[in-house]
Amino acid sequence: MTSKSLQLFEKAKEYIPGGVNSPVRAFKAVGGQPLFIRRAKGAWIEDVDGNRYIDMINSWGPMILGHANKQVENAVRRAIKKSFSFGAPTAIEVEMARLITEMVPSVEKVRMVNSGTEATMSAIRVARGYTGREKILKFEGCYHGHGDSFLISAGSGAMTMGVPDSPGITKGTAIDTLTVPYNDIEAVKQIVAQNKGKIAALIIEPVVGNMGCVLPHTGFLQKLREICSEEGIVYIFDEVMTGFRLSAGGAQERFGVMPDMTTLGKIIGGGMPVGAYGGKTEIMNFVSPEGPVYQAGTLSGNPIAMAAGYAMLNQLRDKPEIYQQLDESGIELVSGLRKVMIEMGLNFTINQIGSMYSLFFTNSEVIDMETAKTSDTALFGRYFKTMLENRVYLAPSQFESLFISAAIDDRLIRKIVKAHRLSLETALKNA
Ligand code: HOZ
Repeated sequence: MTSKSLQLFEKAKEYIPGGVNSPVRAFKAVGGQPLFIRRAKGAWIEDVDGNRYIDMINSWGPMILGHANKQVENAVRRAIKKSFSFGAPTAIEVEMARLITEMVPSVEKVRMVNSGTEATMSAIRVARGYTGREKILKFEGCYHGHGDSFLISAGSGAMTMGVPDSPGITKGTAIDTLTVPYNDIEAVKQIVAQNKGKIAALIIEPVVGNMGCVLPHTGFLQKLREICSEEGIVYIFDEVMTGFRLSAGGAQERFGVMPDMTTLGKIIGGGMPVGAYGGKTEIMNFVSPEGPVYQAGTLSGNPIAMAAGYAMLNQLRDKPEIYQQLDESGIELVSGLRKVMIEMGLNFTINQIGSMYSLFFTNSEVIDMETAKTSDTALFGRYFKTMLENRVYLAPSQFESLFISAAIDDRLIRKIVKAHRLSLETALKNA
């Protein structure tokens, strides 16, 4: 029963566009009505009607340790007693910056902001200021937040809603954003040659989370590194999803490829509204007041968000075994899901790395936006609904990665695989 969620959604639509504060949450791509959530703990999330689900969204990534982690909660409690915002420097933000530079291999200096969107918008401004160039190069289906420059061939909600190019973006902005297919190195070479000396930055999700989970081909990230170095292009890894998730040092550590700049998001706030961008000192020194590129914010480095993030990152740094556990859980879960689908004779592709994965209903490999779109999204919608009925909460879109938290143990993995079998049986029957 989800009657309270239904009532809230009806009321929400009167006051909030589409009844939600972020489009994917409206369940439009999968049908049905969104669940309104009242609390979550560990691996479980609970809606306002009291239904409990195993959470495979984990706030779109940050709940690596599961919901309401005790150490993060205690840190927030302590911080709250000292007021909520100062708009002035604090000791905790220095510690936080030091910790990020210690953990993320290519980051020498870092600036805190309030979201991943702010981080990517600021990073490209700095790259433009640093290079004196105007164009940016991004990959089709990659999502870097909702900054104007990025809503061209965008993934995530834009792809889910079928509007990868949003109205409201000026022609000038659109002209400055070049796009190529993910994993297509020849297309990158060609567009770079056609725009020689004009591209300030190449920005990429080193593992894509926003057209579903899509992995880079072997050597792809390194080849991009070489092109950027040769052409004087600032190489930016958007690690909003992969940072601190694929390893303590993110995708760059996992793949051993060093970008010039890195953007980070919700994970560094332990779920609180935080983002950050950082990189080589030489580039970051272009940021005001050290340099001429302006970027500011009263809530940047907010003491409560910093306290939460610091407690979260310290645990991730001090317990490397978490990553071993997450990797093992990823492999175990995905092999269970695969086994069921093979037994049922279904066409599918599952992409997985560490604790990120996506299931596509297609017989094609999924390596870019075009191949991601070959997935049977109607079947995904039915599968999503039946998984909910079987108490597993997936992202309400084919084009989002799923995330495994450290709170998911072997018993829960078996539960998810069982739900997967039952859900598929029903979803296929209802075709
Ligand atoms: N586009 C976001 C994840 N890729 C979804 C954000 C949300 O709805 O909270």
